[in-house]
Amino acid sequence: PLTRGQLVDRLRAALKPKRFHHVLRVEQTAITLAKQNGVDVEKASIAGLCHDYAKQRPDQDFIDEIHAKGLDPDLLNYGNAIWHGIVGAELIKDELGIWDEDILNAVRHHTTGAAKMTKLEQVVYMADYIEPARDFDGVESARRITATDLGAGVAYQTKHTLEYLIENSKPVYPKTIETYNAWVPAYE
Ligand code: DGI
Ligand code: FE
Ligand code: FE
Ligand code: FE
Repeated sequence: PLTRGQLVDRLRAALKPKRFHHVLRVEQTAITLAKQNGVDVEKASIAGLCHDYAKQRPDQDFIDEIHAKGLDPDLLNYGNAIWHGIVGAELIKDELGIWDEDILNAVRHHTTGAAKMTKLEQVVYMADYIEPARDFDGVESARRITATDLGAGVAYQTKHTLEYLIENSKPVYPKTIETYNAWVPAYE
């Protein structure tokens, strides 16, 4: 397996500097949340580093991978925002040799969430949302809520992301709705 240093080198090569520095911040935030929530810190580190590995790949790489792995053809109706996690996990397996399904699921679900998420998946989903350079209306609330209750943070992000998608007439991936139904009414 790759060492952390080798993984960092692979991320530096795969990403533009701004995105590379984002993944380093997500790693550190994920480590903090992992310690607070009894989650495996090494898995949080690897998943945090890898979560956006495929973010800057051309669309054709994802389309090829959807066909090669027989992934849900409905994915073809979406774009990079949905592909880089769900399909990106397959590229991470192929190219970085990371086979740990806990880590791969955290990458798969980091954008849309999922109805059922392990604590590791919740940690990566939230770390991506609240890493220190994130700056949007409500990020301070998101940080405070997540520090108190990881699941409440998941609910907060899910609700606000769905509001944003609807407000901007973006297509909503069905899993995003499943995440909303599983997490948001339960916390209100
Ligand atoms: O990759 P990052 O920018 O660090 O963050 P991300 O992977 O969490 O989110 C990428 C974008 O995807 C973000 O603007 C929100 C958007 N998104 C989340 N759920 C959906 C979605 N976009 C569409 N079209 N549909 C969704 O269901
Ligand atoms: Fe992402
Ligand atoms: Fe995110
Ligand atoms: Fe990210």
